Amino acid sequence: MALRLRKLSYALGAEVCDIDVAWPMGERQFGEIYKAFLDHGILLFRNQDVTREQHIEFSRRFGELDRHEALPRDRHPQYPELLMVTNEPKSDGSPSDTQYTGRQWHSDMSFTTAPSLGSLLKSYAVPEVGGDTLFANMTLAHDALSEGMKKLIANLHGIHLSGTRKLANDNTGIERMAEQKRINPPVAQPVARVHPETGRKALYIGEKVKRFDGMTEDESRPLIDTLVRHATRPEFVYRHQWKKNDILAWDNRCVMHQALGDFDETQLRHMERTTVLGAPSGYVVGGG
Ligand SMILES: O=C(O)CCC(=O)C(=O)O
Repeated sequence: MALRLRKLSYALGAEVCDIDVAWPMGERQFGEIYKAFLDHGILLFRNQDVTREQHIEFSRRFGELDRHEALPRDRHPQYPELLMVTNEPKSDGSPSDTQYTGRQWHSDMSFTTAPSLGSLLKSYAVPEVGGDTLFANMTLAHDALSEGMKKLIANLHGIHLSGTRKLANDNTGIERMAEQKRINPPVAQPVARVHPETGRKALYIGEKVKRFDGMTEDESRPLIDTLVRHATRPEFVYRHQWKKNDILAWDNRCVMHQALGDFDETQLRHMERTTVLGAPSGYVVGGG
């Protein structure tokens, strides 16, 4: 039976309807799903009341999974393939290390030399309202640049840092950020990156980019801000409103995202993510 898709927005995304990702799936059916993933940048699977093993198993169809050595604190203690994004306090009552994960525009693992192909985030608990995630289509954003700007950025490399932005109300992330910095030296990535499968150029920028290689922070900042502002214009963006048991798969090579934190923090928001390893890209930069 042909895949039934429903577009999620003008910019990107499609829902795959009438599917249970835990159900055995032949090569042909998964081939159609993977084609839709490349075509739409994001795929939504609703009502997936699946086990952790089934989430991992389905994710493996997309490629080899990251065991999150770059983010050791954030992994599930029994399942290194699962990255936690939760505000549930730890068993000793202290705040979760991952309650503010993703609160800035980014593409997963861009701060490593094996940036992710894609991620599959499953929602276990969502607040009554809000807790949405924004996604931006970086291929559309690149295509919409002027020829002059495309030329200007064609050979630039952005230096990506790990760690989350310090939030005004975040007193929990300092040690974690220091650890991440120690494990992950800054990595330079092309600003205009060719998607290895579609061959299309996409902007590869975000709020983890500190400066361009060969330029100072002061020189780089205006152009970084211009590119992020351009890429996140409403016409390039989809806003996902989570329901329990959603699995959202996105292509990190042409989509960036941000968790909004627009919810009552006394309510539980619990998500778990698998991360599919991507092709090698970029190079380590001494000194940041
Ligand atoms: O929690 C979210 O909505 C997104 C989390 C995130 O940014 C990530 O997993 O990279």
